[in-house]
Amino acid sequence: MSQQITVTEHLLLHQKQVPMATGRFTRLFNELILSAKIIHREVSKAGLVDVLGFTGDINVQGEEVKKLDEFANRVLIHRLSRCGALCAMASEENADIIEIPDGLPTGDYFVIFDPLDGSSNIDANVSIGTIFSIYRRKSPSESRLLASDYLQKGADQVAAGYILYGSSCMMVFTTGDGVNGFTLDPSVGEFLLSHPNIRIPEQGSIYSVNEGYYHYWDKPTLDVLAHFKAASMTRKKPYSLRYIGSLVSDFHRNLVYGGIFLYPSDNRDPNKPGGKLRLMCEAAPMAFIVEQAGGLAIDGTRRILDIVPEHLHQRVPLFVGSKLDVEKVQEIYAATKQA
Ligand code: FDP
Repeated sequence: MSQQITVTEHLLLHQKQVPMATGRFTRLFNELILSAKIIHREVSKAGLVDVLGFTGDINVQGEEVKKLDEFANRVLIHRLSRCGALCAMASEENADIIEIPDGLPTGDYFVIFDPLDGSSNIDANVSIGTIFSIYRRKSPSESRLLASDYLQKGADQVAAGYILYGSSCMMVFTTGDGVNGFTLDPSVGEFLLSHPNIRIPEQGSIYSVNEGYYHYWDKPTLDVLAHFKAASMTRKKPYSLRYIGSLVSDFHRNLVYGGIFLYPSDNRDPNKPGGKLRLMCEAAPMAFIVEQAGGLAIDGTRRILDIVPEHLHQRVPLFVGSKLDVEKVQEIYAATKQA
């Protein structure tokens, strides 16, 4: 029965096929799982205890920090520091690399995470998520960590995934061998395989975008939107618009039903020409997952997984989802460039 397989069992089965596997990767995942359970417990208490609202701080992105954001960040940093598999880590909430404290064992993996994505929705009880992305350092273990060890293109990810704190708590991830979803069974306290080998439909019927920014978009982007809103000869009715404004939730729904999530660049803020979403802790992990599920992710013209980050918190436009829908976006941008 596939439902009885835990994440650890699943990883161990796969590690058997990787001769160099040392078990450290599994330890890293075990700490991610434990962090997810702790964060889930706290998220589900929101409203009952004083975890809602702001801390009063502003994070590296210039956004107000929510209490649950800060809690999730602390849990992940504390747990992952102790897994013995990491050379360093980074968080959407911290400006710089987070080093492993002296005295704790280290390893060759680097993890970057967004502790609680979609957190502007927390107070309204909307589903939110944790996103993670794992790389292996390139320089030798004993040497000083270089920027090139963590500023790697998404295609070099060893694993990526998210935890969705929704109507149930789910962990969806890939290690480069397809995508699997595990649902937390509260009665046994384990994530059990519930969605083996997830495949995104080749074409969807949903588009997800914040259309409130309509007047800030350029002509090619308006053309892209016009495409999804139009009925055509091949598709008799327009796509449906579904936008939660919580990336993990919007992405997950489109992964299951088919569709496209769009966060184009806009001219709202000259300091943010690349849109809002972060390449390393949002776009690249979602791109790895979607490609492993048969979909695509681009920034309009380039494949997200081919972009080498220049810094940890780089932003990038994102079009991610069903293959034919993303290809259509690429085609429209390419046509406008040529014109
Ligand atoms: P949030 O600010 O609530 O954390 O990148 C963060 C994110 O949410 C994504 O989860 C979400 O897709 C996007 O921002 C929503 O942005 P808009 O409010 O600009 O639509």
